[in-house]
Amino acid sequence: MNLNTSKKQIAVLIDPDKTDVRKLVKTIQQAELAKVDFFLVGGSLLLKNNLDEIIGVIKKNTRKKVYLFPGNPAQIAKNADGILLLSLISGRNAELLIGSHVLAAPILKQSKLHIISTGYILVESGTQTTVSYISNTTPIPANKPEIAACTALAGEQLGLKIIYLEAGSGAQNAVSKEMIKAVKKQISIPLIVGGGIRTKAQLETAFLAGADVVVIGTAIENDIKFLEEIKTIKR
Ligand code: 1GP
Repeated sequence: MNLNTSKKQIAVLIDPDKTDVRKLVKTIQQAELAKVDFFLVGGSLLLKNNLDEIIGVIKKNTRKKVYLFPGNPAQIAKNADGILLLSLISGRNAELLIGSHVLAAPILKQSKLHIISTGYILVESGTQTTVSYISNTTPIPANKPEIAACTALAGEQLGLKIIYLEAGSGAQNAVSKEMIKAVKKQISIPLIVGGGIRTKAQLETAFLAGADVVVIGTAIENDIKFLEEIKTIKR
């Protein structure tokens, strides 16, 4: 991920639990053709204990960067390029604001991972998402863009380097353009938007509203052809 560019970036999220290696190689090849910018790897659970292997396959098949997007502190792999060190600033669960980070800190210090401190903001998106259940936090109401904007601003004032506005993987509703605009207006650090984006139009809307990076996971897992559509995206 390039934090010092105004170019709009697209990231593909690879959830190790939902990925088999043969399918992954194809996804990487298509992602290359679609000019995707980087990969995120992670998920709420890790049933298959295959994090290192999945990252290894990505690194072998592309020169694009791979960042960890950890659902929990167990998801640290030294063969990635970097890590989104997530602080769940929309929630009030101390473990996910600072506790897990204390446990991960010495492991991260010994690694060569590029650490990107990230303000992670969960937004209500229709039905309860896995991330909201697992994190035991209440997402910000979808119709309260001002709460999301103040949360993001507080994150920037605390020194976080990027904000990730998240509807949750497979979300029924993506984050609204009104909320993206409100957040973007308040902050000067890069804004990542993800969760429930499954059409080219939604992706373009997110970019137009102010997202610097859009993350796509489920839409590609469901149909690899979505990467074809992305090729012609305006950004
Ligand atoms: C989830 O924002 C990412 O953390 C991507 O969501 O799987 O819905 O694309 P999707």
